[in-house]
Amino acid sequence: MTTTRHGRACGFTLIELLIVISILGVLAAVLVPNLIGANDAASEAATEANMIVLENGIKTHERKHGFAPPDDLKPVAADAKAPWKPDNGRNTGIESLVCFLSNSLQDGVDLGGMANAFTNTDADDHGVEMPLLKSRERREIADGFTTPMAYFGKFGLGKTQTMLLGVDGEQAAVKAMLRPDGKPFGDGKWQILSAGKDRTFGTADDLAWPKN
Ligand SMILES: [Ca+2]
Ligand SMILES: [Ca+2]
Ligand SMILES: [Ca+2]
Repeated sequence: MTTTRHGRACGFTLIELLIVISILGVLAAVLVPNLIGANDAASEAATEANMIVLENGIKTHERKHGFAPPDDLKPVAADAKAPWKPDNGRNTGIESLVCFLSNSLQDGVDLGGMANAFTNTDADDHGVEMPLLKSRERREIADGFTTPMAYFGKFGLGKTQTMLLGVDGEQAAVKAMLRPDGKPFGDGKWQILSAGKDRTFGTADDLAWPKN
């Protein structure tokens, strides 16, 4: 009896300690991937939320102007001149979407609620201030994984765009994502595309909007 009490007073034996350590190891092996998975799901949900805000913006623009924003930063009427600079050829689609939604105080769509998703990986500017953004920066909108999303307008759904994936990241040639029938998602309208959790365009985890 005395020996037992004495043994307990010393705390854990080596065997008990090893058992505890191995249980913690098993718990970590089970929980850590689950936590990472939950993070990815939250980032995908954030991506879709941004896409829905942009879709509503595109629809508002269509109602007010009769067309969805183009993806080339060029004015729509043949004789109209854009008040902003031509682009550097990178991130142009999504920049064009942000520009057309933000260039009018009266008819624009305020994207201020997405401020935490603004990026400018190619560090360019319009040369004039975008009234609704109060900035000259030629911004992109990032997905939930912080990669700028791509936007393809009606006439650009078959074209390749060049994207700069991060501030000092690699450059990628990006095409609209295709449905099983070989037509692009958003066929005849427009498409917003996220590179997904692997931050690489053209892989299976990419997310396209609309979903049909
Ligand atoms: Ca650009
Ligand atoms: Ca930019
Ligand atoms: Ca991907």
